[in-house]
Amino acid sequence: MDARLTLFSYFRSSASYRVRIALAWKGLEYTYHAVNLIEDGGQHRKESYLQYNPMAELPTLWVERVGAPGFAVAQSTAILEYLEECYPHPALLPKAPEDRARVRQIMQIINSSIQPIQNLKVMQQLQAQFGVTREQTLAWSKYWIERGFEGLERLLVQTAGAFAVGEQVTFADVLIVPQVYNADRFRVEMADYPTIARVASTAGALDAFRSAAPDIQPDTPKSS
Ligand SMILES: N[C@@H](CCC(=O)N[C@@H](CS)C(=O)NCC(=O)O)C(=O)O
Repeated sequence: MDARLTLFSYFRSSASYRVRIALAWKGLEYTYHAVNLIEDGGQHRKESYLQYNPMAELPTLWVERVGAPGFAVAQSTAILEYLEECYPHPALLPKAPEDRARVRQIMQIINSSIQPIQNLKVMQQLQAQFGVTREQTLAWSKYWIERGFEGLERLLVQTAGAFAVGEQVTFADVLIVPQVYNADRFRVEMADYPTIARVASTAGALDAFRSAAPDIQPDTPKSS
């Protein structure tokens, strides 16, 4: 599909990181539009951004095609599926329905059952509504990642080959690597989750994953 792609992204956003990996994996060029989650009370909360993503979250993919109206799609997993449909090669979903279901199960474990509980707005609301300290919100995030990783580790012991589901890089790896980045930020002891750590390290070393890493994005602070 011939289109101009713009990604609204923040270097440290794990959901943005997922989409950056998929774009790189598929060799797609795109314009990086930085939206800072911290500055100005959060640029993602400004009216100028809400027109692209009414949930005030990153990422959003903006698609421009000749002869068609611009198209904004948000929710990283919806963006990933959209990219897979428009640019099927190289694939990030396996062929067999059972493997595809397993990949999507892992995607949703991270997207629905782990990441939302440690999102910035949850931390901010815990502080504003209940007066918890920053240290307590960090402990909260660490706790929920650990609970999620316990289940994910059990699953990956059954599904993993070199990568999370067998021998092919899939969306499962695309979500696991950014979640392990978050886990490191919250000081989760990854030795307790050896299969997650192994597949994250294997996938994370691939060029597409490296180029999407938070430490080398256009909006990464020089000191980061
Ligand atoms: N399920 C959403 C999650 C998006 C999300 O939570 N993004 C975070 C950054 S990783 C965000 O924009 N948070 C804004 C906030 O917490 O105020 C997706 O996959 O796109």
